[in-house]
Amino acid sequence: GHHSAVLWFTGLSGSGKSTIANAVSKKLFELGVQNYVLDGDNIRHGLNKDLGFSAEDRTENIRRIGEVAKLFVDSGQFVLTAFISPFARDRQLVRQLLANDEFIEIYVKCPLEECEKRDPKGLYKKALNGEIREFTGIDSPYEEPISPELTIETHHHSLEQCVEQVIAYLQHQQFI
Ligand code: GGZ
Repeated sequence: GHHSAVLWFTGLSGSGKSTIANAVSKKLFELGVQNYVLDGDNIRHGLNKDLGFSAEDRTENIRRIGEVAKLFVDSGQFVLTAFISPFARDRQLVRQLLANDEFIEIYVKCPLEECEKRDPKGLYKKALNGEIREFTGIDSPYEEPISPELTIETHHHSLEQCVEQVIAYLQHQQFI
């Protein structure tokens, strides 16, 4: 048997959170580990569709996601979350909802300039033009994690290497 946990990916838009979370999820399934990914597609379009991107709404977004993540852990499943979660205090509150080692904070670190260059949805361009307001990294803050369990530098590593870093951590900590 194994001990379930939350893999909490945090980082800028375009840093690679969803890509890594989905690839780790697939790998965990191959290893026979039940898990589920929470991301903008299944949360911001559903449970949290009443929320926008003001500081207040982001805090409420993260609070609800934390509560849902806790339910998954209670049910014995791993949950992987892929949200910017820009505020250190909000991440800390989620950590406190969970037992000691059940919150694994993973900083998906990538320079802002690189995220702007990737700009997969053209959102940075819009934010820089002023078409979108309160965009993280442009005119809304991102508070870097101070002591995350893991830091993944997507600018320097392949997707495969990023996934391996997470899996190795889980094995080393004897989660799987
Ligand atoms: C940041 C925004 C914004 C603003 C829309 N700021 O790259 P994406 O598109 O797919 O991911 C971003 C996503 C961020 O939602 P989160 O729920 O992760 O944010 S938070 O944790 O801060 O609540 C981006 C898109 O939504 N998006 N407007 N103003 N990202």
